[in-house]
Amino acid sequence: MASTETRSKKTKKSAKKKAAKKSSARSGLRSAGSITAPAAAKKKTAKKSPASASRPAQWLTAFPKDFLWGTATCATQIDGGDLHSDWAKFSQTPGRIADGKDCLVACDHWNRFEDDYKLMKSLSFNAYRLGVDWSRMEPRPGEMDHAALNHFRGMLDSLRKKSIRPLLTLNHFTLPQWWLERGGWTKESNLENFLNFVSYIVENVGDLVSEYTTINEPNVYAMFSYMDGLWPPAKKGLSGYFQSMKVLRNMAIAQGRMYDIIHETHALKGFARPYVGVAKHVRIFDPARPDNRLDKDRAAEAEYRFNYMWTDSIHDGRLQGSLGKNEKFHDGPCWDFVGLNYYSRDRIRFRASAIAHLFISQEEVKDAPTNDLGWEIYPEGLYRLLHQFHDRYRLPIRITENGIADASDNRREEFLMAHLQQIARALNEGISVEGYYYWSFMDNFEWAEGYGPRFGLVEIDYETQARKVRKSAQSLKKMIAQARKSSR
Ligand code: GCO
Repeated sequence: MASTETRSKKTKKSAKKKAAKKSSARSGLRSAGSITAPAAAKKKTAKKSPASASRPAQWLTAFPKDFLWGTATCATQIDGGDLHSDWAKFSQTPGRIADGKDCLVACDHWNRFEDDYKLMKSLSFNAYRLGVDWSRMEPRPGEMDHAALNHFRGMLDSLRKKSIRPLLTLNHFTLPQWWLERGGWTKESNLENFLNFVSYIVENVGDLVSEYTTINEPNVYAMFSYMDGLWPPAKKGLSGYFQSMKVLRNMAIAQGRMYDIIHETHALKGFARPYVGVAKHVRIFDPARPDNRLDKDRAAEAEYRFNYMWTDSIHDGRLQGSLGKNEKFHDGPCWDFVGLNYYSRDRIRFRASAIAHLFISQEEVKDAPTNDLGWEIYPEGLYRLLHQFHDRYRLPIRITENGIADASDNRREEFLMAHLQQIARALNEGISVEGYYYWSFMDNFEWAEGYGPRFGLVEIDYETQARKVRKSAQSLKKMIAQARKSSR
């Protein structure tokens, strides 16, 4: 698995600096580099990209009429008001979050969803990936909060009335604190609790939702929570590494069970036929020194372990790589579509001292454009990954996340064009891409990074909770309109 070297952030205060250094390990996986793009990179950002070189109308014809134009969010990152999650506790622990702020209010979306969905509609989206937090639905073991469920049904109903198709995530990192204290994902015997929650949700909202991304980014969770000590329960070291493999193994087993629960429940209740996928964080891993044998070898290892080990397992219904000895846990594939969360590329270098990370480390980005967090902007990576996942699994694909932290909003439009253009390229080559969900609809709580990074199409003023549509959102709206007008 990729290493997580910290990078030095140019923050002013030393306390801030310390927290930032810790949380930056998150982007260590995503790419090392300073928070400000290096001069060379800045120059590159300003240069004409392939995206701006060709006319939108031309390449936008590649998108089919029924293409899903959406955005993505996550309950913990925007909702506020959930007091029983592991993140509620963790984010209130001093030193854990870069800006010292917790996730208890976030964007107050739980109370403002109607206005937020109106805004979403006004921007022309016809799809939305959202989450539901288990901790909110079952704050204490066996005690379901029916009022919260009804409220959530109201949210889905509001989307339905606006013809925005929901894609529901059942686990997006966050857990009930009580389940984490029982060992969370590390114990196979705990899965029963999680699967009860899944049944409960599917039975109670399956009339309003038929598309699911079961688990968000299993590898990212396993790494930050069990290898790097950055997210709850903040484990690390070699014992953390072994626990992280158990987490991944149990998540794969849970995937098999969830797949069946969702399909069976929908059939039994007479709900629409469901469509089940995962939201898998995928990255490009290139050798830092293209001709170095060790770098090439470690890049290939990182690619297999991070991009494919888990998805190969759920595709075959057998536990692969470090997850098991090919034991069968499901009859055939337990997903109907592939969901890809794509952000960046890592340049991999062999490092003898990186023992707990299998000698894998990342090179700092010096020669490429980056986002506000120092992650390399590499649109072509999306095209490469679409090909790789198509060739490997032959399933329809959705881009369940892709976005940029760009507080100035100077690079977002170009970022969108460049990535959409890579999707168009893949579509023209016959790859089935069904939808694109930009991360994120609005600015939000970026886990250990706090509220600093600004990924939103809609800007949030956290003091007043005022929403402001960014210029790039209007540009995307125009692209969507053009695509719809010109599509086949
Ligand atoms: C993830 C998530 C989101 C992040 C987004 C930007 O990738 O970790 O699904 O929760 O906020 O990716 O980092």
